[in-house]
Amino acid sequence: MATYFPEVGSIVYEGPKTKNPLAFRHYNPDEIVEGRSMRDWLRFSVCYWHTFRGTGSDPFGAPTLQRPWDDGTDSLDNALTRVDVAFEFMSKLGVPFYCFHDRDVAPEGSSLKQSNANLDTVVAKLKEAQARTGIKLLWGTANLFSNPRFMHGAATSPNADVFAYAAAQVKKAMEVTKELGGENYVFWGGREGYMCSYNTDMKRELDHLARFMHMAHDYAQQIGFRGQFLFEPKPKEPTKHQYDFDAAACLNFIRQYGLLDVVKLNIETNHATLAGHSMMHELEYASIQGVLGSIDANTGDMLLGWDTDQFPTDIYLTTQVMLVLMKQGGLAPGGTNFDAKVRRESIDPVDLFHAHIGGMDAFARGLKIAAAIRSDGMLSDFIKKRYSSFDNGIGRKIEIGTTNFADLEAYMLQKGEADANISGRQELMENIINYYL
Ligand code: XLS
Ligand code: NI
Ligand code: NI
Repeated sequence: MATYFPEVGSIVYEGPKTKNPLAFRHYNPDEIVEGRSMRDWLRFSVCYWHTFRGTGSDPFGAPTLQRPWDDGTDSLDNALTRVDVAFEFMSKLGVPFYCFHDRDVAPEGSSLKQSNANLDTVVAKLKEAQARTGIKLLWGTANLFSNPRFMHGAATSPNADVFAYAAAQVKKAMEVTKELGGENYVFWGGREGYMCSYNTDMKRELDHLARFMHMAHDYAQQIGFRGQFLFEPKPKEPTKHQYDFDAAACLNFIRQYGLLDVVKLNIETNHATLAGHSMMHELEYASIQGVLGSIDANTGDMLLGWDTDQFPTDIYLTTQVMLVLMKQGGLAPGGTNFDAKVRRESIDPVDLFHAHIGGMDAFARGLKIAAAIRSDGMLSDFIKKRYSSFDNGIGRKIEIGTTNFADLEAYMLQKGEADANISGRQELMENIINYYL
């Protein structure tokens, strides 16, 4: 078989001192951290869209990335070649998972029927490649935003035929995800939002979106697809307001429409920051309510206001992520998907390796640092102490619900003044994180 990355061999762990840029310094898949291998904690995934379909084009300029294997067309032959490229890349990188949209892997045809046939052809080859390499599908999804028919949205389009088209596409995408043993299925709202309130019936659009998710769930039950459903929050882009704005908005939606037992969340760093939150906030918010299902690992740029989807290299960020993930006992059946793209100036195929190696090492370091912080216990001990007034006495009564406003007034009238506050020690907490970096 032809090789598409002749200058790169298998990427292996060489330890922190190596000078080899094509080796891991921290990601050592079999190394055990808190009783579990790094591979199982991190469950890395490569995304098909940015990594194998990214061209480097932006609103101001043409494609820049050099991909010698790609003839630049959307032909089926080209799509089949990309499967070989993808599986050579992922095998050499040593990732256990990948993800795709239907239209990333196979070309859209001149009819839905033709598109489905194209997808079947490529899926047969993906299945064979998965069996040969042992690489698994973390999640599948449908692209309900690129084709002009989705200009007003898909499940929230005012055009009922577009809703029907989207349903047909998701039905097929779920079938192929099942066929490939996908462990999850993602719903990212593409264009589910609005550009202008004056022409939008928000109530009807949200009702339709809920109807769509319920039908998807019904169909999954019908075909025996047991993968976890994941809703991916994003506040804006491409629309001015996406309905799946952030974890809180998504949770309210799934709660209101009776989808709580059916859908969890796939939290993406750059989407969290676009919503004005930190990634740690979004993860914690989802996790405490039992809906943190998976993550799209990337990062934005502080000086750019859009979804730049860069590879995560900031160890503070990965440490914060891992602190939350470890607290909830990991992510399975979700994973850490690099929904990230190389910059348009990083034009060589080898840059794809540098990007993923950097992201994987940054997460491996985050994992080790988070484990050290956890085993030391300074942070958790402080938090425990900070809330200890609720462990007994009046605080305990408040927590277990055996008091009321009248009691609390009587308590305070008798006591006269609240106990003195203690320091929040924020600077010390920040220093503690630095002890381990
Ligand atoms: C786009 C989203 C998308 C989803 C999958 O901003 O992140 O890539 O992850 O549809
Ligand atoms: Ni994403
Ligand atoms: Ni994004």
